Amino acid sequence: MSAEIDPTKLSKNELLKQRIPTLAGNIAATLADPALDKFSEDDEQFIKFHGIYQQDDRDLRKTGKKYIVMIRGRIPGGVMTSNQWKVFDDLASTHGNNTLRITTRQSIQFHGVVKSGLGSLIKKINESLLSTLAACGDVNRNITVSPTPIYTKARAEVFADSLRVMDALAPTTPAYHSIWVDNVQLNLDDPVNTGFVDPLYGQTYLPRKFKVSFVTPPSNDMDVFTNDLGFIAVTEGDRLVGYNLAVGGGLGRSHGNVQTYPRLADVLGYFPREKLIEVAKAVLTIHRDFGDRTNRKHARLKYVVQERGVEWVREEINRRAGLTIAPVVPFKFTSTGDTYGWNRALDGSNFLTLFVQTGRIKDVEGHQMKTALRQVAEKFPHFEFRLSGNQNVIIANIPEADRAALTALLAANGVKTENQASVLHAASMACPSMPTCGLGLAESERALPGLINRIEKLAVEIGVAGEEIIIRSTGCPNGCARPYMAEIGFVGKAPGKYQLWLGGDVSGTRLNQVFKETIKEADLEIELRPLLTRWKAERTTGERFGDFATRVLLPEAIAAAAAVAAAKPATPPTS
Ligand code: SRM
Ligand code: SF4
Repeated sequence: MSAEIDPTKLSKNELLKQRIPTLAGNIAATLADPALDKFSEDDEQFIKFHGIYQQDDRDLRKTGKKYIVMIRGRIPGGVMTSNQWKVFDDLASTHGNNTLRITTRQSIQFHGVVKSGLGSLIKKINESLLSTLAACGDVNRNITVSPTPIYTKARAEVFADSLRVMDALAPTTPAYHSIWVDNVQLNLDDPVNTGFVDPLYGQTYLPRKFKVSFVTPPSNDMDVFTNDLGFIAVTEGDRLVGYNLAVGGGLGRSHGNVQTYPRLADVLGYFPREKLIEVAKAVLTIHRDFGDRTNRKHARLKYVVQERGVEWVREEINRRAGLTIAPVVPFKFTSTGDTYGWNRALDGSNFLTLFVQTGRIKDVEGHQMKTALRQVAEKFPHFEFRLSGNQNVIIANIPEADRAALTALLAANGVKTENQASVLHAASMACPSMPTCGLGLAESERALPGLINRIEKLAVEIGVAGEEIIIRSTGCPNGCARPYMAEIGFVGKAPGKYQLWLGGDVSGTRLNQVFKETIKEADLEIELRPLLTRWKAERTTGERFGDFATRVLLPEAIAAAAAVAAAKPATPPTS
């Protein structure tokens, strides 16, 4: 059973997928033509499935458009060997803008790559045994799972399950290999293309992106409720027995369009581990069959869940997966952040979590993060690099004997292992926005560190210095750095202007709300001083800013807005 669709109403992307179900587009032909500096409009959509976005450097727009591409890796569980790190580091230097961008979904993005370097970059990623296929596009994306090395057996099992689901939900198009490994343009009239049907996705894939995450309570380090599909591990003793199933999360919205909104996933109940793949496929195919293929702003699974209702979704999953979802097994989350510094894994090895400001690995005067990590990968081939969903990096598999040498190497490059950042910086995230993201309305990655420095000064003035507040910013309402889960969220509206969202919680279980439609960056202190001052004066013992905002500031703001609306004279009826 699937939703009836009027074919005349299908979105343009649906028609493209119908026409070229292998997703080959004319990508290989364009790559082979040195006269072309960019992909066609249609191919812009196809390259996404291959992990690539066509962009232009927005800093250079006034002097002429320079086309570049962003490439996102498919890095299962965010785990890389030292050798893979070296490959990525080399490629960032030789083909990109000499930075590596750790993403909020445990991947790495290259920015600033020009078309002529794209083919060799992706070939080298594949030679390193990683990929870019399905890092973007209307398919299941990089599945996120706790990046910390295994410190319980259950977590090892959860990690293994995440890889199984990633495999089970991977698209099977032959075009990826053909373009990026063999450099061959598929003949689009050939039945290899026209007759291609992916066993899971069919010919038209999903109506929109699909995101999956695994977490093990009490840590919600992957913000599980913001995913289309979330698996919350249920353990007995130190073994994994099954999962609480969360369905229908997503954050994307558009300014001024109330039909779009952030939504947290509903927890439907428990199912045993043996049914994992069936459940994952059931949820994905519900999106495939019922997602809105006429309007991409309304196409995520969250709208299916919201509009058809949780009971309908539960029944559909039960039927498709051949099970009966049991009542929720109680669980509790206590944090979403990473634990910085040194820790120990189950096998006795050490791991070290390093703070990466806004996820950007680069060299700056006095803080040579990129060089440091490169040297680590060269000197310690047995180490692992693990990317966190909070845009940080974990160096893992560190024998006790290597600890001192590693610490010295990092210190020589200005990278600390203890007290790496102030509490506010350490708990912050920002999306890239300018100059690469075509959708950015305001600065984000380049602005947030400065905004936090100013908030820190304010915190000293008010007497709340050293208190953690989760602060996230994005350059537009799409929500890439999950600002709607933050205690303070800055959501870009226009250059130098942000919507102010308040009220997320420390465990990632509550959406925040708009507190003020627009604030000017220049007025940051004027806007935040009264709020932080009231928090200091009126908070209950230990109450966090997000909880205070939810208890006091937001209800007051909502009541004030309602009073203003009620005081307005009613619009006279038009005759
Ligand atoms: Fe995102 C689009 C960057 C995580 C919601 N996202 C984009 C694009 C590709 C812009 C575009 O379509 O042209 C951005 C590329 C900017 C650049 O220059 O690099 C972009 N998104 C990112 C990353 C790099 C942000 C980061 O700070 O790390 C993250 C890459 C994750 C990855 O490795 O796969 C990233 N994006 C997210 C998240 C957070 C998450 O998944 O945990 C969200 C909110 C959750 C969700 O999906 O609802 C998110 N990105 C979006 C949306 C809104 C989707 C929607 O349902 O409306 C868009 C716009 C779109 O798809 O049309 C978008
Ligand atoms: Fe771009 Fe908006 Fe995502 Fe930021 S939130 S990366 S501006 S799409």
